Amino acid sequence: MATEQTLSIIKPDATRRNLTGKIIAKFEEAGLRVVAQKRLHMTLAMAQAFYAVHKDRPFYNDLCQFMVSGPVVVQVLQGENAVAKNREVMGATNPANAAPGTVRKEFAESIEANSVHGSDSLENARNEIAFFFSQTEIVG
Ligand code: IDP
Ligand code: MG
Repeated sequence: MATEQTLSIIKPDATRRNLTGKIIAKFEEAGLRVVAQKRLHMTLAMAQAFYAVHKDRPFYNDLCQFMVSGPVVVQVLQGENAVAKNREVMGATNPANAAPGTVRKEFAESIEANSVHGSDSLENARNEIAFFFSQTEIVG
């Protein structure tokens, strides 16, 4: 295993309910380290570009509207096997299928408002990190 970096987003349903600390604690308890972080309100254009991979899916427009419905916290998580580790801590996309103890099982409101985003591959992690952060903002 190698040290990796991955992109994590705490979504508007979680910032609205003041859950950022509880969610970050789960990542830290799993051995992941926050090496970059900022809170922002994404524009619709940003959300559409970030989720462009899903542009043909039926949920795309709703998803983009949801992502701009409130502030998000975007962060780079670093650690051994960070891409897969983050996905493990997040739990399944649909909270109904998420394992006990995962962020989505404990906090998600629905399959859409599911509290967190996490990169699904090392290559996507690199691209998604670059979408939000410059190298000087990432401090390991
Ligand atoms: P992931 O976030 O677990 O990687 P993706 O399939 O990449 O899941 O979907 C991106 C996001 O789109 C999900 O996190 C969720 O917010 C939303 N989404 C996925 N599937 C559905 C759906 O069937 N209905 C509504 N929203 C969905
Ligand atoms: Mg995904």
